[in-house]
Amino acid sequence: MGVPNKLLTLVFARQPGKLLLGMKKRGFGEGRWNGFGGKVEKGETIEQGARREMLEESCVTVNTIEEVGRIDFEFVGEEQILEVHVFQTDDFKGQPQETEEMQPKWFDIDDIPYSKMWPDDIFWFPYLLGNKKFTAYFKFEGMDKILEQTIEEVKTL
Ligand code: 6OG
Repeated sequence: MGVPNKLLTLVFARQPGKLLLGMKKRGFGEGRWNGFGGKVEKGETIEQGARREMLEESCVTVNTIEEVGRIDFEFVGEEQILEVHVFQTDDFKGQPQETEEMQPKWFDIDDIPYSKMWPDDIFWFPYLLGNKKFTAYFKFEGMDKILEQTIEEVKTL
């Protein structure tokens, strides 16, 4: 038996034709646009963690939230799998604001900045944007190279 997966969240706020991304200012994924999220803490559910991180990183309070995907990331040389739970919401309160961690910006869904995002995103964003639930697996070497991948549409997560 290996180590348990590390649970992480990733939240995307949507408006008609638009998606909220944040430029990560520090830490893992620094310099890349992404959704908002982070580690699930002890004593909270994954969904609670998603709401908390969204508020902490963007100052947006999420009402209804929907889980849309689950992605397992393996990094060569590291034992622990990152298990990322992807959520979306179109039901939130507050203007996104810059925080210590993230600089938020609304993007047109036809103008997603894939070249400045994690390289896996271009493969699963069509599911997110197309309102299809999915599970995926990516094996990375370093931060830029994908060695293996699978993606599958699912009915329930
Ligand atoms: P902190 O370490 O800042 O949380 N994350 C990824 N997101 C994408 N799109 N691709 C990846 O490919 C990712 N690996 C991790 C999960 C890290 C945040 O980054 C996401 C969290 O929202 C490898 O607490």
